Amino acid sequence: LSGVALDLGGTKLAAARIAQGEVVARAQVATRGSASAAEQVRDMHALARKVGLDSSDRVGLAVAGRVDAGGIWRAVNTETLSNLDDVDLRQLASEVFARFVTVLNDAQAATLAEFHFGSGQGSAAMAYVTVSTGVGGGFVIGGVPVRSPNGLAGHIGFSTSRLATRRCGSGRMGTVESVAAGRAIAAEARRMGYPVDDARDVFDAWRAGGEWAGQIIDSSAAAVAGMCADLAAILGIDRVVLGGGIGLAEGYAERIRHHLDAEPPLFRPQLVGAELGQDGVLLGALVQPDRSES
Ligand code: ADP
Ligand code: BMX
Repeated sequence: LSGVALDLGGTKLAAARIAQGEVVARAQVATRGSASAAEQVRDMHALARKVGLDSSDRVGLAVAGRVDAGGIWRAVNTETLSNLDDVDLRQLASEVFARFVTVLNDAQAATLAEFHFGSGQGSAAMAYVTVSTGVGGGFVIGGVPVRSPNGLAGHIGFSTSRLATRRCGSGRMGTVESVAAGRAIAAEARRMGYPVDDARDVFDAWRAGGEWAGQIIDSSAAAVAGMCADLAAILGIDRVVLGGGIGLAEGYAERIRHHLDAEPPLFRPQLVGAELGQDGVLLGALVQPDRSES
């Protein structure tokens, strides 16, 4: 597994040079949420050059948003990436990088990487769940990654939670993302009158003993636990690999486990941390099968 990988999330854009499955150079900038697709790809290209992009490198992009079978890229939550204009990402990126570029959803990429090299190895029915700017995911059932022609399969953050009362940027009411995601955690803190920049500040307040912060984080974890139980019911998922800036934050998985314990055993998948951490998306961007899919 070698080449240059890009990970465009709702908060950060990361690039890595990967050699034989190891990250050997990396660079990161903040995501420009209101940039057009063409501007996003230009930002990715500029960052790729910072990790020494060479004309012989394979390049893989993993992006938030859905990428359909034809390579068209659209936001599902249009508050996170607000200006994507239904472009053919595969074609656009291949032009800008002057080579064939593979493209897929960020959570799908991490799903593949965790299944092949990380915490998903050997699982008969695994889900990857990222709790980050949004809530996303992917599945591998019987060794086969689950995909849909419209690129929406795996977008579990847009399933509903009994804890949620608001609409998220997908237009749906009461989604898991609207209560559990980083953006939702920060928004709830602001509504309660705490001037936070992002979810990280809420975690800091929780660790410093802020009960209000603990409540917000607990609602997030409870919504994710309910979603894990739903995945057990819908797809027979027996292992959930948890990633993302929030998913990997200290103490968060414990809160999910606490809520999962209230579910009947049949609906309690094993919950494990993503072994590849934040590198899963980058590694997965290069795992993607190949151009035969295009
Ligand atoms: P992206 O969504 O761009 O892929 P991340 O996976 O880092 O990026 O998720 C970003 C979200 O995670 C933000 O809401 C940020 O506040 C939060 N976050 C990042 N690191 C931490 C941390 N150590 N503790 C708590 N929250 C974190
Ligand atoms: C949202 C959705 C997914 C994405 C997931 C995690 C958009 C823009 N994003 O559910 O496509 O995989 O967030 O993304 O529609 P991240 O930004 O939190 O890493």
